[in-house]
Amino acid sequence: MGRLIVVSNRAPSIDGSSDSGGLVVALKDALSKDGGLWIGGAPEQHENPSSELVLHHRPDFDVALFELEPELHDDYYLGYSNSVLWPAFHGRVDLIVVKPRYAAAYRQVAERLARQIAETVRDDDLIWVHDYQLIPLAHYLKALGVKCRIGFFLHIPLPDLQTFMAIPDWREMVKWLADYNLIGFQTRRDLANMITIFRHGLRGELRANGNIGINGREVAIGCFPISIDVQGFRRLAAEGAVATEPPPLPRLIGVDRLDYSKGLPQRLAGYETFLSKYPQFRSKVSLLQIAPPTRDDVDAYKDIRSELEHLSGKINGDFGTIDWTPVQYIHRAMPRDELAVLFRLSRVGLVTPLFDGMNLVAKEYVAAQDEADPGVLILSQFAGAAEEMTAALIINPHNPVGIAEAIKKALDMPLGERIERHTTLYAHLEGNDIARWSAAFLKRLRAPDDIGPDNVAR
Ligand code: ADQ
Repeated sequence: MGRLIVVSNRAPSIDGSSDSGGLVVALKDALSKDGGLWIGGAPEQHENPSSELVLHHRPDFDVALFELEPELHDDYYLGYSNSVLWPAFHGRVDLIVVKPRYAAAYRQVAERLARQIAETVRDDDLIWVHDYQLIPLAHYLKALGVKCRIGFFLHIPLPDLQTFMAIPDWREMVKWLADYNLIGFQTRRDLANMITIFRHGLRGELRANGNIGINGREVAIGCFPISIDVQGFRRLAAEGAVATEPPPLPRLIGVDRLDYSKGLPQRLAGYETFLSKYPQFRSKVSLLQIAPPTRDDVDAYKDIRSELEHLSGKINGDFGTIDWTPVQYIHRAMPRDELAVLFRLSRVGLVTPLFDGMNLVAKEYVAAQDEADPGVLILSQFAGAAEEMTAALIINPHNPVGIAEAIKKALDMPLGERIERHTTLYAHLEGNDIARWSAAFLKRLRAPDDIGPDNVAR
């Protein structure tokens, strides 16, 4: 069997120092088996980038970095990826910023990367491309005569057809997607949108085996909900909590990248409604919101940051007392072990995105709980995670009263019901962890094109 080659916008560290969590944990085993290679963007830009991949050997697998000039990187990453595709895919077409040089950079990066990959790839290798930054890669690889099977996984949601059509080059985007052998999504919702977009954009036909027929060939599509290292995260939380004082008041916790898709203002509005409607809880709970800024060179991210500072300041000003601060707001990333303990020692986990591919925080919060005295997860109906985590309190983030009622219900919930909900959520997570996710995707990618998803045992 050939090698597994993973391609993503950002490469893992070349010394393994920041492997904890996420994709690296998911793919390490598969990569170390067959002399695997991870190709990803270099952490820094270069005025005179190398025209070849820069190879590093780790003990477990090789990492090859692709280097970009700073302007090209900004137009491709901050520009097309995060000012066109991210807002469009998250249903925020009002935030799309269209500039011709962004689209050109997006193609140029994929084309250049394809050339560099084509130099090293062999026909029996398996290529797994990750996420919206690199959608055209299979198209350019195939144009260069690369014959191996190429799979793609979309980590973010796929919007409905009308929203997708707001992308100026949407028809090309559909063609680029159709060049993969397998396209994986987080949810059935995304899968259904893909079928509609293929039908409309390329006259694709849904086959009886679940694949899409386009111009005489089949594109496999499937739903592969991503997960976490459930037991590892649980252990981290349980071990760390032993030496940690519980908070003085029952705590609500929110942990997110500071992003307009995460529903942070809506969360604060829900908390404010809760404090207004149920004054008996004032001075009796606190909300800890951890949200490190990301992509802060993009205007929409500056706006969300100041909006949140304003809202949390307002709640603290309106409700706070000398002894009580209703909202504690921290703008920093936290080490994973500290985060795990904070989750475990919080009575309520608040996950309220307006649209989210999956949302791993929801899964981490559940995995971190003490099964004898678990906290309650409040989860947006628009997070991909809501398809699986139906035993959470599911809310509509656009309705502050609904969030307020869910907070009240969570805080009042008897131990028996908390345990029951937690047991259901945890059992599902344990049977569907990150190792299972990557194994299922790779198994499907290795299977012949004409085998439908129902014939590939998960
Ligand atoms: P993200 O949008 O980044 O991921 P999410 O799935 O919630 O969203 O993952 C965030 C990760 O970052 C979690 O592991 C979380 O613990 C960590 N994190 C967040 N804030 C942190 C902080 N302050 N300090 C430390 N760590 C922090 C994209 C998609 C998601 C999809 C994932 C994986 O947008 O929908 O679930 O990819 O496919």
